[in-house]
Amino acid sequence: MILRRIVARSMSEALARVEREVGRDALIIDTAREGEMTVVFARRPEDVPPSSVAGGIDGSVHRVSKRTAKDPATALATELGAHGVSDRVTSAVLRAVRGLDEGLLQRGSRSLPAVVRRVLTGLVRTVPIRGKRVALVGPTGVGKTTTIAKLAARDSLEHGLSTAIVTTDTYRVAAVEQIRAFADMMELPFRVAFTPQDVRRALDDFSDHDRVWIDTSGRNPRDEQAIRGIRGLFTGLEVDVLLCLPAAGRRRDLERALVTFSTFEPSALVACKWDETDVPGELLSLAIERDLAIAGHGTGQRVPEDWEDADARTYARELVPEDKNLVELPAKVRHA
Ligand SMILES: Nc1nc2c(ncn2[C@@H]2O[C@H](COP(=O)(O)OP(=O)(O)OP(=O)(O)O)[C@@H](O)[C@H]2O)c(=O)[nH]1
Ligand SMILES: [Mg+2]
Repeated sequence: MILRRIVARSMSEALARVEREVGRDALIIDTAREGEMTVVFARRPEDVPPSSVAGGIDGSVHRVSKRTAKDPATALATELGAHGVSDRVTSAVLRAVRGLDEGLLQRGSRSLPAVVRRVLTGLVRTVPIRGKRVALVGPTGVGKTTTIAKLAARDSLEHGLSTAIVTTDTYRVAAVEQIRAFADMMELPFRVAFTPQDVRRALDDFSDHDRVWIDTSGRNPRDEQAIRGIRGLFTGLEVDVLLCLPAAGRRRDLERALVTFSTFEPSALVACKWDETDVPGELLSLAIERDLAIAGHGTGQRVPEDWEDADARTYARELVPEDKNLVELPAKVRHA
């Protein structure tokens, strides 16, 4: 078998190179990360002789005497599509499944959903929240302030970190009061910053704190000027930025938000209002295609309970639920 190892800066670059260098029908055998780089192993389909008896990923061997009534590849693509997964990611998944087990999509197997989840788990990149000064940015009303309340509470109560909060959201009068009330309740130091100088001063004053959370005002992703204004508040400061996007977001709107908020060079995404949708696949697909890491997701309105750190297996399960039977097994499947 001739296996090509392709190292690229992102999954999308790797997939484009697989198509270009190995061929449009290339099979992805495995994906891995090496530091900042994405590694994809791929081969031509003809480089392995097709076998009529294929070993299942679960270790069992199936001899299929009749073709499946429902084509498992179509069923899988339909299932992923129903959860908002893009065509690009779906075809990467199909290739990867074929690469792992040539016959799986033809003969069908109960192990197929598990294999697909495993592939998806490898495609989604997750990161822990690390920064000392972390700002949340994003469109209006996605849940930035609530997320800061959840995470600041968790830092302080669960992790025992000295935590402070700065808000730069002076755009809406009620916004300051919303987060001030929370900071007071938690007895966390709190500062309102109107100008870049205010932000710098607040961060200097809180420099001995383990973490400072910085809230920003939500802006329409179409309003590039307003977003540049928020960006200006952090000029020259070392701030880790998390971009909050709605888990239920539509591809076009999410893409636009990614473009306008890219000026902040966010280190990761936060998937907000995860609990409000069955179709988080558009956001997850975009994250996979652009090689953006996910830091976590909001699971409801309760502070601080409704937060989960990013977990690729959770995301994969959301796209292909555990109880999902993707195949109608043929009438006669003999287990050898
Ligand atoms: N269902 C659900 N609702 C959430 C979640 N996070 C926040 N919300 C709700 O979303 C609404 C807006 O939340 P905020 O935290 O004020 O959103 P924001 O992004 O700070 O809004 P702006 O500052 O106005 O841009 C509130 O009603 C929150 O309770 C979540 O994870 N799930
Ligand atoms: Mg807010």
